[in-house]
Amino acid sequence: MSQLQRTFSIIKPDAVMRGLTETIQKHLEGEGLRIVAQKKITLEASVAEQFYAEHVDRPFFRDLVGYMTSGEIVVQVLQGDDAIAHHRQVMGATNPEEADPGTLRALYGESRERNSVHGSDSPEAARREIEMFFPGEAAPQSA
Ligand code: IDP
Ligand code: MG
Repeated sequence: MSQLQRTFSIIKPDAVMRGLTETIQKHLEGEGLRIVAQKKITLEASVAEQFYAEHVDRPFFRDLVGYMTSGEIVVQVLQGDDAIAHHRQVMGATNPEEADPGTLRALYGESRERNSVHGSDSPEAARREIEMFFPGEAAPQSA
């Protein structure tokens, strides 16, 4: 049985900079992932560090924070059936070269780092990430 869920999505600086925001939003909506909240923002380094805290010890952490603060991003809440796993499928693998054809990262990603989109990877992550940017919006609402 499928479950109505919300998940958190970012259109990353490389994609916003190339004018891909609407194209990616249409792709998501076409997949049944409804955009129920969105805003365009620029991340402070401290917020990017908190958002990616699980990666603090990885060699790419500094570069990742630099990249994510390098330009505007669009943060959004998506709602749909099994939205968390479905959105990860629609995004494709982290490395665009390994992403399935037709996925957002295969279509638009430039590199393993500059891979155009973010999506929560678990219900716990979805809740934490939505609450960071859209307090009170984590619970799905029908109709
Ligand atoms: P995910 O976004 O597919 O969940 P994670 O492993 O959680 O992938 O990594 C978070 C983000 O960090 C990636 O989306 C990508 O932008 C960046 N990243 C991951 N691995 C590497 C790497 O090996 N080199 C550079 N950047 C990386
Ligand atoms: Mg991840």
